[in-house]
Amino acid sequence: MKVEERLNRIIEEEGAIYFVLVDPENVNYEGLEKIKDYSDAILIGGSSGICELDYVVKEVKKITKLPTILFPGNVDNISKYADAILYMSLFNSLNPYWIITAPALGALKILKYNLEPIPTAYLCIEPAKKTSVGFVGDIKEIPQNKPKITAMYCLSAKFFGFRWAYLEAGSGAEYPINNETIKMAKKVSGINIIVGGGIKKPEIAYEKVLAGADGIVTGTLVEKDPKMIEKVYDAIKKAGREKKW
Ligand code: 1GP
Repeated sequence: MKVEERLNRIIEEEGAIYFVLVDPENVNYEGLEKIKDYSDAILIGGSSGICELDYVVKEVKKITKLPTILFPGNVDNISKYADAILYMSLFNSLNPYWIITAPALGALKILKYNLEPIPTAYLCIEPAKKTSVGFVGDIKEIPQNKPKITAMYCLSAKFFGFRWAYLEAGSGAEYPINNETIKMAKKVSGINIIVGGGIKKPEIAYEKVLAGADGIVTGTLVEKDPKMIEKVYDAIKKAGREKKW
């Protein structure tokens, strides 16, 4: 089964997906042991790309059979050992490089490596500007008190044929994306909505799923407090059973 098909099935049967993000620069391999039973897929990537990506993907694959999905920070963040790749356009960048040049430069390599591309509109929302992705991605930050702007970008993504939008507050963000933004993005676009950045507690993950998130990403948590992974997983699945979408 294709990775995207598998993810869609999880959304259908369990209401929401839990993605654990592994930043190849800061891998907590002991913490990763937990992910075997308490996540649905592993995202691998980061903004700066200084790492032995192939090595990290192979190590993750030794630990788990869950799908490995690249979350590339740039064109050199592509490994043939992964199963799939979030094929992303940073929709609200001011720099065309991140909107289309980087995705185009990576396309032939993705084809050659037979990686499954998952078409994803990547949107950097307040407070992302204060995090690495905001700096690297030259973003035109979307304010959280204007949920309609995020919804508009998600609808545009849908019209372009994207099946996923990733609402990013930035790794280690001071606060996550608010529920109103998630709710309107899902309602207006109907595409799969991934939410990440600054999610540090199970109850926060829970409310984001109830608001309409189809997928939750946590990265910093697995590095700093891997014991929480199980609790976040349970909260996501509980909300997934309860949500009305
Ligand atoms: C970053 O959305 C991810 O790209 C995860 O963020 O590290 O804050 O969990 P955190």
